[in-house]
Amino acid sequence: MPRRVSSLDNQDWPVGSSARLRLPEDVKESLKGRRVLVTGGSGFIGANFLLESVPELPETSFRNLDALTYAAHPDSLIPLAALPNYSFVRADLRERERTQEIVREFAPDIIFHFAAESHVDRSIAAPAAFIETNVLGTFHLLEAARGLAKTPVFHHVSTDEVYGSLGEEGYFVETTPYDPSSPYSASKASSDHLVRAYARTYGLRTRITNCSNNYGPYQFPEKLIPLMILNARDGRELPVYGQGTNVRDWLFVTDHVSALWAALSRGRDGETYNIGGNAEARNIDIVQSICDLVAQATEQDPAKVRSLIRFVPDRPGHDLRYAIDATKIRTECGWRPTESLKTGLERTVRWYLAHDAWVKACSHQDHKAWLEKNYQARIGSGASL
Ligand code: NAD
Ligand code: TDX
Repeated sequence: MPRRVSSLDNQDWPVGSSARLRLPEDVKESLKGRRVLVTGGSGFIGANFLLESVPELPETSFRNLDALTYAAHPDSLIPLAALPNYSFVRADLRERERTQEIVREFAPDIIFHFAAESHVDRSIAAPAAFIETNVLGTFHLLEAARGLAKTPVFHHVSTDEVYGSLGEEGYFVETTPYDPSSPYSASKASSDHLVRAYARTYGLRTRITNCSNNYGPYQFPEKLIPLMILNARDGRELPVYGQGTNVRDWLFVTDHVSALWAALSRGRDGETYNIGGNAEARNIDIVQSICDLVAQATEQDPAKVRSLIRFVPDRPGHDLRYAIDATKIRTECGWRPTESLKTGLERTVRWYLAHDAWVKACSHQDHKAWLEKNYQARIGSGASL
């Protein structure tokens, strides 16, 4: 893997606009003939990663390992089915031997590890799966990776939530102490520690990236932004936790994809890189913007759509604010985000309104049961799809 430290004045990332991933030529060259294992590629970020990367790198082989949990949406990847450099294997990382077998057979040069249980509210309601997949599953994958004759670069896709909550000032940097608040973030923190330990103890070549909140196409509609878009479209209540004053630092998902390639190809072994959009917003402001965008697109009265907002009992242990200082990935890897929160939200609203078949396929029994369980107590009615 080529390594070059670029300065702020020497930004080479991304190439072109955010509409499509375009990797620098030297990176494409270095990836020719390589084999890339992607775990969790049928989920939100993994699917965006594959949809952007597989066509961009026709001489690189990608294999998607995914258990296809409730959060997966295999149809998202239909455009890749005919491409010779893409393959899929259904497997559960909780199964150690099966994981080992697949890794040994594919013998990847690079592993992008996205697979995880990812929804904070579900982790509060039922934490066991989070420990099993995020901690044990990561352990199984690490063991499989270090068992290979030629050890791969292990890129662990993690979250800013491992750092806990910020007050009104300051930013998360790579050296911020870990202080997770939810079973989800604690399980991700544990997995980060394991990856770091494998780098130090076994010399595994690793990257850890801790990214802020993503949004964009293909996000399962249990997360804030797609849930609000669809409820606003359908005239259902919009449940905002607490007073809606919690702040998240939003990043359009394809900017995360380009950041992952930047950290992999320009970053250094054993290092951690924070990724963020420098786009902080309070939840209530996001929800109001969504109301206005949906109202405009569906020719509804904006005031009527906004009147659907309900302040509901807060999430336990709800982190007040996340905000990323992305200086390290910017200066070392030459990456910066390209989508603003305004244009990214517009694109996202348009995408959800135009992809009803995709949305309907998410409305399975597991999802309906979750909406019922999470929102019944909060607003007295299931905010169902
Ligand atoms: P997601 O829930 O949409 O998708 C997760 C995928 O992992 C699904 O396809 C699921 O089937 C698969 N999976 C779950 N358990 C598995 C198992 N035991 N074995 C194999 N596959 C399994 O998640 P996402 O939002 O795409 O997040 C991807 C990664 O990025 C996660 O590791 C998450 O912690 C991290 N992350 C997410 C965000 C965000 O805002 N969504 C931000 C920062 C980091
Ligand atoms: O109905 C809701 N009402 C509400 O006010 C939901 C679902 C969420 N919220 C709030 C809680 C958060 O402050 O909106 C904010 C965003 O919530 P989520 O979409 O659940 O995301 P978050 O908890 O911030 O975690 C997300 O970003 C970091 C991803 O789910 C994680 O996987 C990622 O690591």
